[in-house]
Amino acid sequence: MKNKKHLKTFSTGTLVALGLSVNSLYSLADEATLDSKDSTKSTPRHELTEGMCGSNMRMDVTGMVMHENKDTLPKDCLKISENITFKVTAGVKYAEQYPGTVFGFDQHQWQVKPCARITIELTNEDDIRHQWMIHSLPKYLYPRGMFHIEINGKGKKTGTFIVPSSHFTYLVHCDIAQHMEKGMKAQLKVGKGRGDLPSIPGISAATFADVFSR
Ligand SMILES: [Cu+2]
Repeated sequence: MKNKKHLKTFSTGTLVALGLSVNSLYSLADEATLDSKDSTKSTPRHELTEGMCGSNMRMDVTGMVMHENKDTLPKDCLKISENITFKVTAGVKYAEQYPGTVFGFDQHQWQVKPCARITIELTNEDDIRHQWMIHSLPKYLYPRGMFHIEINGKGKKTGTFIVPSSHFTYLVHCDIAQHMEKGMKAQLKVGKGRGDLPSIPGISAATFADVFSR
């Protein structure tokens, strides 16, 4: 009888301990999953809400704004030098003037001061998906060095980011398959820039030009 009671107590204790262990395992796995998804590690769990996906992303059925930064200065900037807004339009009609292209932006170059806060008001005039995507931003502020706006068909979305102090020419493009190769390639020059990128419609020659024989 004594032994049986002891055995029963032991069993209950073991079950509780096992339960706790399993719970903590799930909890650890949960944290690990969140950490791996959230490369910035700057979004506390309680701030993860529908539509953000843990990576500073505003998303709905019409598109998304990813890695927006309105307030955090790059390390090398003491203050915002200027607040500048660009209205950008994307659509196939902007390709008409550039032979060999299919897609385009209404402008393919923008100029700002170092440490500028830039707001892009992107309008998509087509019934297909387009993006305004910029690369090579500081990775400690922008995961994968990228900020981007995407619109699924006709519509408008707005996003803001801040550039560092370096004089640099940033690649801007639409990352949908073949859209950059067929005209949706542009550049953002900060300060004096660093030359022109190749194959920017209306600005620079293609690295490998197509030949259209008659
Ligand atoms: Cu596109």
